[in-house]
Amino acid sequence: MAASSTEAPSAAEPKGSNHGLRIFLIWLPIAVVTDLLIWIVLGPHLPPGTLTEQAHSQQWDLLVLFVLAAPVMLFVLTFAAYALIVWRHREGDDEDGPPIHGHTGVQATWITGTAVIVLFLAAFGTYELAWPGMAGAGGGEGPSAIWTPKGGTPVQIQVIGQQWRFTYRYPQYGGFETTQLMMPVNQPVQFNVTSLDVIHSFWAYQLGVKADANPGVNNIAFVTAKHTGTFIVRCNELCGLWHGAMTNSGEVVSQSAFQAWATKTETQLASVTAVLPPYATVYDPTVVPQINKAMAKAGLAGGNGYYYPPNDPVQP
Ligand SMILES: [Cu+2]
Repeated sequence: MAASSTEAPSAAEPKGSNHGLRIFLIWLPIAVVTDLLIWIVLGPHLPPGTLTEQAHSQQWDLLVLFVLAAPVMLFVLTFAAYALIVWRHREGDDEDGPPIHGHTGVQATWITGTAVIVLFLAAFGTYELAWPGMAGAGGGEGPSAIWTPKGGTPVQIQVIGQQWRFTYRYPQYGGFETTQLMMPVNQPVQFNVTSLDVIHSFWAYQLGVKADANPGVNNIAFVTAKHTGTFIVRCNELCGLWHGAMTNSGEVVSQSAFQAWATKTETQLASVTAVLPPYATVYDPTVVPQINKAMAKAGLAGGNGYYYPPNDPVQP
């Protein structure tokens, strides 16, 4: 339907002042329905799950970001669709549309909207990071943690990365070292993450923990498991040829099962623990070959470049 340029705007082309309201009224129900769907349907399935308080907190953070971002994206799409339909070029219509430059309403709305979102996210992010009990939300806090968890003395687990595996030492149980990662439920755990060679990263996905493992550095991360279950551990820092194979799994078990496992393993590995370097928050990487030699001498290791119990199938 060709409209001459001298005619009043047709029904499809309301006056300029109505466009904003129309776009808003089209956008609003779509945004509300989408946010409800995200909240109810997607929310419980967002990563990294709810195995720990930290993971649950991260899931909540992601949900908030989704709920905030979806309406913004939908507004852009709604605006684009509206523009394509309503402001498309029509035959005989050679006039340009009204300029948006200098439009006080649009500018004020834009600046206010974006400022509110960005400032809210800055405050929200800081609060979530520092929230008492969240203890830095599962990330490594460096050698002297700013936020420590409530709820009793943490179980200490040292995570040692080296090409290309993770091992775990339990200083409260004689400092034994194992490739098994076991932790108790409903009790704070303090991971002391370090490395013996290059940079690695301890990424225990379902725990919501991702902490750098650097040589000579003790990187502390706290976590409290909410229920029992298994989780995956991967190296998250490119660390050489077998980086992709640097993975194992861990388990959250009941406090009594953990206690039983830890005391049993302490006894089982006593002879190995005796030749390990004394437990420390960091180790001198150059000491590894010496320990290997000592272990080989004691008939404990196969001189395979690792000072852990041999026969681990992970090693290529
Ligand atoms: Cu690695």
